[in-house]
Amino acid sequence: MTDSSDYTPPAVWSWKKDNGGRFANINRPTAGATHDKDLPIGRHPLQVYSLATPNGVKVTVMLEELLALGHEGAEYDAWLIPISEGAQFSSGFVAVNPNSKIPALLDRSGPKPVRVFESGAILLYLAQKFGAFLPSRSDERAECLSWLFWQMGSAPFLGGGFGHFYAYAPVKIEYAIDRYAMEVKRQLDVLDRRLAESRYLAGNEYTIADIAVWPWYGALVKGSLYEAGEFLQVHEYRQVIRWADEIARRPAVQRGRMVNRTWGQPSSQLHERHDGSDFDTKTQDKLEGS
Ligand SMILES: N[C@@H](CCC(=O)N[C@@H](CS)C(=O)NCC(=O)O)C(=O)O
Repeated sequence: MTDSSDYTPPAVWSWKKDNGGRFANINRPTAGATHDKDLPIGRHPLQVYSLATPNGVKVTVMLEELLALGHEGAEYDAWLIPISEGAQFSSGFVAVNPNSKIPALLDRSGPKPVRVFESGAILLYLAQKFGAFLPSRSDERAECLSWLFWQMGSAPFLGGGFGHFYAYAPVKIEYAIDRYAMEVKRQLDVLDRRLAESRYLAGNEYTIADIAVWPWYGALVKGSLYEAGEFLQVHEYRQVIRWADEIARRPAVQRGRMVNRTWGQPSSQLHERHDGSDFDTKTQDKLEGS
């Protein structure tokens, strides 16, 4: 690896397979399947293929929220996609998400299965399908969608920018860390100012905007992303902390974040979810103890 200061880009970029980055084993410059493998299909109308990263958690929290509201049609099977082993490059997964990233959803409730990829698109699809967590008044809906799309546009600077260079890159590059730390602090300030004027992002109602933003920025202000709490002085963003704490107390959020989780306390890990009772009987502490 060349030090950032003495690297001159060659005329033509070439792929260095082992660049020392944390995810070098799965990153590649081409799309498409690397191997033939079908995805499993369970008995419920909705099939989720995911992992409990911030992007994955958005979908399982949404589904648990819908079930908590009594929408039985939101019953789902959540299958684990271990991305560090390259499971997102199977032919079955690529058919559901040509972009090879979790989360992906297959809705089998109609005559023809519908695939949905990109977590923001999945949240919007589910909100429209069930008529929930999306305001019906057009001005409130506009505010909700603005914050939803804000998240989709902003989080790559947090994860792919700040998180990558602060925590995962094989070298610490001051310029890159500075650039993204400044942007992430600006984003936190945007949220803090918005949450000083309203309880939730879209107004008084909890919506898909909160469901999308919370797993990233809620985790960041609680110091649980990239161990960067002190570096970014996250305690300054008091309204974001107030909002994050309130959302964390929701039972559906507590369930949703456990689904497809393969790290942390064994009691917080439900590798696959096929039934509401799995939260009581199939977490890793129960499976390991049996
Ligand atoms: N914009 C996408 C991002 C999804 C994404 O980046 N997923 C990551 C995990 S959080 C992934 O599957 N990475 C695997 C890979 O890049 O090969 C979304 O919101 O759904």
